Amino acid sequence: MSTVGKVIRCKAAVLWEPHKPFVIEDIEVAPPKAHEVRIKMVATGVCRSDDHVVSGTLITPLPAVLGHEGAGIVESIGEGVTCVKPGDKVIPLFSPQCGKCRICKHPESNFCCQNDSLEKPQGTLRDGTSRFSCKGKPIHNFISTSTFSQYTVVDDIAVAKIDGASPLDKVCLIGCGFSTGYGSAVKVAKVTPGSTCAVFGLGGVGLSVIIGCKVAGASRIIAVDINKDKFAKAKELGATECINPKDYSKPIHEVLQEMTDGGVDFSFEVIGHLDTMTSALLSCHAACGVSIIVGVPPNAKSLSVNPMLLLLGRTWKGAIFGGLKSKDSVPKLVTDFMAKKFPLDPLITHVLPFEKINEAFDLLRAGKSIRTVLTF
Ligand code: PAD
Ligand code: ZN
Ligand code: ZN
Repeated sequence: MSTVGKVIRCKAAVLWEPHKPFVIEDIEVAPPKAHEVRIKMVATGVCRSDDHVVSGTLITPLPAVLGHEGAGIVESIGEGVTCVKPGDKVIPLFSPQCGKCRICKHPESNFCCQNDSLEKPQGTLRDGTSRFSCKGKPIHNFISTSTFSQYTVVDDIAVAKIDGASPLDKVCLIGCGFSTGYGSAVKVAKVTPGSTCAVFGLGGVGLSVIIGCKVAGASRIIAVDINKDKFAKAKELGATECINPKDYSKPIHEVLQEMTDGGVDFSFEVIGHLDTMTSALLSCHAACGVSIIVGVPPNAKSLSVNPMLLLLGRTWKGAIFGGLKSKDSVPKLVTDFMAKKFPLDPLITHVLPFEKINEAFDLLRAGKSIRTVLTF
């Protein structure tokens, strides 16, 4: 029986308040309005940014359906939608691309003005409401995506059609972790052949930075993590050396400076801590180094930095979604994955049924997983 135009009753993981587990609830998902798309989710990864909401590091209106690294199939479309049709395989875009705003028209930037992330999240679709409700109460969206639900509704500027032959339980990682890491290396840092790189944090995003550094031709990729269990996978993906700050009595930036004739060419902070952001900055060469912030910092926290650190020639940058324009890049990355230009399988350490979402978060918090893919 067709569900088009009807309210769909389904399961979703609702976060009612911070510091609490997700609750699998029966929710109602209203049909898509004009320029909206309703998607049947097939798979979703679990990213640290979702956990940042649970821990209070990242603030978004609650209760909400979180999740932003998913892939699914279009169930129905609202009036005026031309970019996708029912049956298409798609990836929701937490960093949308409206194509019309100042940033979308900018040749280099990617953080579309229509985003609902980070600065002042409303937790809604563009019309200011959500299509989710539970027990008669509206439930918020999360950064244009909300993939922890059997069905979600997104704005048409926040969805990309992908290759119909692609495996959704793998390419869901292109919705966030892989693209963010890979783009941070190839697009934001523009890693050069023969260069030396240091990557702080070897989760799904940091390992994807390593994949990007390798594809860009870096000759040394130094992986940094306090969990040595992450080192084998980092080496498998291209790290040439792995170091644990806990093994040294001096600060890790001094160790890296000594290892690399004064500092690396490119450093990446892929953790989300203020102290490691400073360490990564100091680890790149004072006159020619480029340091990239990828990790999401704790809400409303600031760093105090001596401008001298930049005056000699360092560059310090950051980016959302690897600096990639999402609607343009996601289908291309899926095509590149299908052409075996980079792997995703090594990043997926666990696959669990969606109902086991709290187990997936426990694995992430315990440092035991890279990416868990939840399947519906
Ligand atoms: P993750 O938790 O899987 O990986 C973080 C890694 O950092 C783990 O391996 C930790 O052991 C390691 N770590 C923790 N503390 C330290 C330390 N002091 N020194 C060295 N290593 C340490 O997270 P992830 O890979 O899913 O995400 C990483 C960050 O990137 C996180 O802050 C997330 O919110 C952010 C992110 N940003 C974007 C973006 O668009 N900029 C997108 C996706 C994720
Ligand atoms: Zn993410
Ligand atoms: Zn835009």
